[in-house]
Amino acid sequence: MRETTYSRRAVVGTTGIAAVTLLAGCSGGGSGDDRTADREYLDEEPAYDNWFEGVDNYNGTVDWTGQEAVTVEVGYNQYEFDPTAIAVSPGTTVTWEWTGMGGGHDVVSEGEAGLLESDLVNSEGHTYSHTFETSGLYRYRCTPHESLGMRGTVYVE
Ligand SMILES: [Cu+2]
Repeated sequence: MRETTYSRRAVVGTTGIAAVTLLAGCSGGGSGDDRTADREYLDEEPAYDNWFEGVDNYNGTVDWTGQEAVTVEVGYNQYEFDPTAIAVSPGTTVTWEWTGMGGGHDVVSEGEAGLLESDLVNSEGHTYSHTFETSGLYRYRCTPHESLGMRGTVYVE
C-alpha cells in the first residue's frame, strides 16, 4: 500500500502561501525601492534645524528603537549615509559599514566633539561602531563630503 495523503496536503499548503504573498505584494504602494519599503518612521521628527538641508535621501527618521544593533551604510549612492536619520534606544550599537563607493569617507561627530571619529577609509566592508548609552541627538558627517549633503544623525530616545 502506498501513502499519498502527505504529498497532496503539501501541495495544497504551498498554494495557500503563494496566494497570501501575492496579496501582500499588491498593497505595497509601488515605490519600487526595496530598501525603504519595510522601514517605519518616527511620527514626530527631532529638532534637526538645518542639518538635513541639501541631504537628498533624508525622508524622515527610521525607527530602529528596541534593537541591540543596527547598521548604516556609508557611501550609499556614493555620497550618502543610509539611512541618514535613525532613532535607537539607549544601549544600541550602531555600526557604519562602507560600501566602497564614492571614494574615502569618514564618520565624525558634529558638536559632540570626539564621540564619533572614524578613520578616513575607501574600502568596501570596512566598519566602525559606537554604542550609544546616553539619550540625545547626535549629528555626524563625512568630512570630505559634508558639503555634498553627506550628513546623518542618531537620535537616542
Ligand atoms: Cu564621504
